[in-house]
Amino acid sequence: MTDDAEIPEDHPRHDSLVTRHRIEDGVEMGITSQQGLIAQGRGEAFDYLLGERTIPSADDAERAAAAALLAAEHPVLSVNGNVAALVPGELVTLAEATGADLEVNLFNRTAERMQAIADHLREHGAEEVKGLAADAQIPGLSHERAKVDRDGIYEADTVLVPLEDGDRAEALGEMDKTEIVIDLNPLSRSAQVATIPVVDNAVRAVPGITEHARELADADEATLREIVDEFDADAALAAAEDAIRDGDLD
Ligand code: PTJ
Repeated sequence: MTDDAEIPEDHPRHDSLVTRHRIEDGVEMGITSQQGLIAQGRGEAFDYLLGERTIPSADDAERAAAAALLAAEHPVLSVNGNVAALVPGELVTLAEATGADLEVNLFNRTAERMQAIADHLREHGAEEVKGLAADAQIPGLSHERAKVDRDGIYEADTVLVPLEDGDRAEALGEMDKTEIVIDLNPLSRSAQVATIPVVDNAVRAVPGITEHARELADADEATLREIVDEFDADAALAAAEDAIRDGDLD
């Protein structure tokens, strides 16, 4: 297993290398799928073009995501093998800050990986982890990918889905849920179908949403709903695409 501390702080690609090692460790621990490595590589390319920073439109999206989670009756944070390796503690903190449930939901679902991720989240402070009951199905999807908990994602009104595959993101959207998607590719189908697309690295986006949730903790419901309603998903996607296409890499 790689120790983050082995990478010198002054290395120009420090954050990117730490992230890469976490994903590698995730595969070793049986948390992240092999495909997760490929997904990470795709993400890195977009992040590089974004300047490895949270662009202003992504920060707005993170604020809207925080408001949506706080205003929700039943928010759920969906956890896959990549974010479980990258930001397990940060997901637990976000769940606490917004009153959301955590549910493991995998594209490449195996019983072993479901259990390993649930255990990993508990080691990082989660009290309850959903997803293992799998007593409901997302309509319109093939069997394994559709499995969810009835009292979790199935009944949720707001779901945060990081690095989702497009089909499932679309199917969740069709269930009329408010869907927050974290994806570095503004052209991915998941980002395109999201109510709130957050075009940022999950490593920055998850703590970013928590920070906004803390700032908005005392806001009333009308204020929270206004923040969500004022958020313009198409404009946010266009701003991210512009930043990627025209980015100044200095
Ligand atoms: O753990 P599982 O079985 O649920 O599988 C998860 C992966 C991510 C492997 C699966 O959902 C998958 O294959 O995803 P895709 O289709 O490769 O899409 C991944 C998307 O996430 C791409 O658009 C990447 O640009 C983006 N991405 C990768 N790493 C990050 C990211 N977005 C935000 N933060 C990242 N760290």
